[in-house]
Amino acid sequence: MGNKSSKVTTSHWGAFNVFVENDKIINTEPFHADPAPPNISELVPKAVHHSKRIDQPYVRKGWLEKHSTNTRGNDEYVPISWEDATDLAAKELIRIKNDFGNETIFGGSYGWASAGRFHHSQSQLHRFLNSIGGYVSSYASYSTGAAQAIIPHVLGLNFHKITWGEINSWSLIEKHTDNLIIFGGINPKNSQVSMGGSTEHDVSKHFNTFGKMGKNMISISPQKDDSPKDTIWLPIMPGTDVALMLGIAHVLETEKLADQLFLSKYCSGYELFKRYFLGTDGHFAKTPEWASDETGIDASKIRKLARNMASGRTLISVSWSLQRARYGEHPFWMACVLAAMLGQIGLPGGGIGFGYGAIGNIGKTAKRMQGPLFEQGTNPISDFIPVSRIADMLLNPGGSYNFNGEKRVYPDIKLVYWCGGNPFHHHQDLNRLNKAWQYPETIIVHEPWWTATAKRADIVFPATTQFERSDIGWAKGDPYIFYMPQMISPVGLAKNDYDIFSELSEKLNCKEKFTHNQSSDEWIKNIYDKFYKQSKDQGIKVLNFETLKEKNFERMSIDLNEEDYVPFKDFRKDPLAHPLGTPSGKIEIYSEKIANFNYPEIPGHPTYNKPFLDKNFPLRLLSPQPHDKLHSQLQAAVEDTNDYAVLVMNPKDADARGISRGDLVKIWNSRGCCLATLELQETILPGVVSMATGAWFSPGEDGLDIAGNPNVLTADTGTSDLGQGSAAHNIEVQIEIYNKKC
Ligand SMILES: Nc1nc2c(c(=O)[nH]1)N[C@H]1C(S)=C(S)[C@@H](COP(=O)(O)OP(=O)(O)OC[C@H]3O[C@@H](n4cnc5c(=O)[nH]c(N)nc54)[C@H](O)[C@@H]3O)O[C@H]1N2
Ligand SMILES: Nc1nc2c(c(=O)[nH]1)N[C@H]1C(S)=C(S)[C@@H](COP(=O)(O)OP(=O)(O)OC[C@H]3O[C@@H](n4cnc5c(=O)[nH]c(N)nc54)[C@H](O)[C@@H]3O)O[C@H]1N2
Ligand SMILES: [Mo]
Repeated sequence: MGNKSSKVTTSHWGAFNVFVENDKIINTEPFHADPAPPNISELVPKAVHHSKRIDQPYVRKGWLEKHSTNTRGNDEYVPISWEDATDLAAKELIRIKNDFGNETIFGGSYGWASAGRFHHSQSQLHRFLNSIGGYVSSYASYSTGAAQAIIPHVLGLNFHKITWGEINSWSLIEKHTDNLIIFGGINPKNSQVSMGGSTEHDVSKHFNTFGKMGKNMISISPQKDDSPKDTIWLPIMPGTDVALMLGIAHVLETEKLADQLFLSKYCSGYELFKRYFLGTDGHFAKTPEWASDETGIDASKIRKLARNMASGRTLISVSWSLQRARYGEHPFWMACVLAAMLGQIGLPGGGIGFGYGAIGNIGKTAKRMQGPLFEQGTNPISDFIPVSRIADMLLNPGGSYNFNGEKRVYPDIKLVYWCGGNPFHHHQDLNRLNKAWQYPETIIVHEPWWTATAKRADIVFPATTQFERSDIGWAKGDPYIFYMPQMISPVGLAKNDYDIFSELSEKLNCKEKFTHNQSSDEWIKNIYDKFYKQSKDQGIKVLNFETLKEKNFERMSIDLNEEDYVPFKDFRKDPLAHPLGTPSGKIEIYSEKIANFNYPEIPGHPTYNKPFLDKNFPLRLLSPQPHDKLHSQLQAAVEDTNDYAVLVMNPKDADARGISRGDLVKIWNSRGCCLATLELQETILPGVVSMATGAWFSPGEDGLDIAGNPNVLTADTGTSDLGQGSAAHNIEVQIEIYNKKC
């Protein structure tokens, strides 16, 4: 590598300049065209060269000597050569495959890993496992598990199609929307991040414009800073949004503000549902007064909000966080019902939108295009689990469970392979996962750093970071394409995931199948050439590979303006000619299909399920995404400066407990306890506390997690039998000053 250089790369948090001296990353600087560059890149130089990088392959001592599985997380690691490590892993894969079959290998491997279309860890693992006969996979994401299950029943479309297609763009909102009613915020800190990167971070810019235009923007959230400053904050207790929405529905119906024509022409089941919220089905009426008791919002404000929503063009925006909680299907379903009652679905700037601000690029007006793609091959094993049921699966082999109308059985997993994710950061109830983790015979992990997951593997392969290899960077909805040059040599003895799998595939006699006899550079060029041709066929001009390589990046001409896409326009124009993919072809306010599943928590229509409350743990814990990093990535550098995680609390709750800003506090419930430094803010509702995700789970002997990962407290329940999504938000906890006891 040269002596001093600077090049641009991209990442899940966007593009930035990287400065290298003597084969070391010494500095990063914002990308010139990014109006709001995230600070996350500043962590890169320290993290990449950190002593917590895994310097070479390792094997866990207990596994090597006795094949013991119950000392994971509490064992020594033996350094071994690449040759021996790949030998061990290959032999183990062959043994498990021969003795038990590929249906006992779990390769779901959920996780964000790094940007880059070829060195996408999860795809690499999947292609490799497909080459050896397949694996048990995982379905959906931690981000939107409940949404992915409920939305197709209600709107008849795959949730991703809605997110990336049937959604009003920022420019449509600017031109047409009067009322932007925001549940769970539209958070500029969350929109820093997008799968593959958002290059021009412009959410705040749009809000500045909306604010100047005097749009009515209401953010309904337990935290004020979930939305830009031009929004009006309407604080709500977490988990009670459906009660508020039902209260609004009650006003719309009783004050004759609901669009009955829309409800009868485009929707099915409103009459049945109406009986529920009006109370004519023998239950009580869901009046604003009732909703007020549940949500903490005055009944008069609820009435005002309902009338307000019925006047002018109204867009209901719902953040993904609302469905990442127990019964998370209901707020998404109920938000669709409210939008249907307002009758503006299919009109520009009206209706419903999910995930604005949850990640960047949602709402951007870019021409839809297919990105450069690394083919994973086909998986001969059809078995899967809903992604966040991992601990249930490991704890209950052969056990049955419900999922979206199916009765399924958990496989008996013997080998877990993880590449590019950190379950000991992302999963709920980590102490339970720790127990479940003792069941498989073998666990193999690729990771650049000694994360909590790497520290619980039997064979640990050191992976390069994105700076130690070249790649192509592209993200859905983003107008940029990057050649991501290799910046530095691999750190220590790290190798690229592709090279690790290539070596393993040789030992498993499937090298040709996995590699197609191509080096990573050849793969990258071929993937790009295909993309080049595809784009050309679509009328999109992109640079050829050699020129892109030389120029480092290009802004493609894929912006759309006047022909902006209006979601559900065709359906609105002619619902018979363009029916939705639901059984009725209409928006399903009542779903016969769901009713027939007979799940008590999800009857045939949205209902309010009171959040679980426990008087011993009176505070509600939110665990949102961190503002200063991506999940648990680059955490090695964060730990150098911050000893503890941060917990945000309202001063009233702190006074009641005699604790003050800067105190080291213990947060606990029946599942676990952890530490954090106390931060006091008026911008959080009393009774609610917030602690970002991202710490590297580090339990001491007494079980106290010093690092402060909120997932020692969260519940591993699944959202419901319908979606079985992650239910991370809104958890009961108690807090006191830390006195050295867990
Ligand atoms: N309590 C709570 N928990 C949550 C959430 C919440 O809201 N609350 N949110 C959930 C959500 S939405 C998500 S998406 C998940 C995120 O959870 P994850 O996606 O698992 O989190 P990351 O920290 O991004 O993990 C990626 C890992 O890949 C490693 N990595 C990076 N590049 C490479 C590479 O090239 N090769 C290999 N082998 N490894 C690499 C990183 O070092 C890191 O350890 O967390 C979930 N957990
Ligand atoms: N900087 C940064 N940005 C990120 C990520 C990151 O790691 N770092 N991760 C990305 C990923 S993978 C994802 S999936 C998205 C997640 O995007 P979201 O799911 O939208 O975000 P969260 O941060 O989980 O929660 C946002 C806010 O929702 C509010 N909230 C929680 N529960 C409720 C409720 O019951 N009702 C209401 N009204 N509000 C509630 C909380 O106050 C919380 O701050 O973020 C992405 N963006
Ligand atoms: Mo996510």
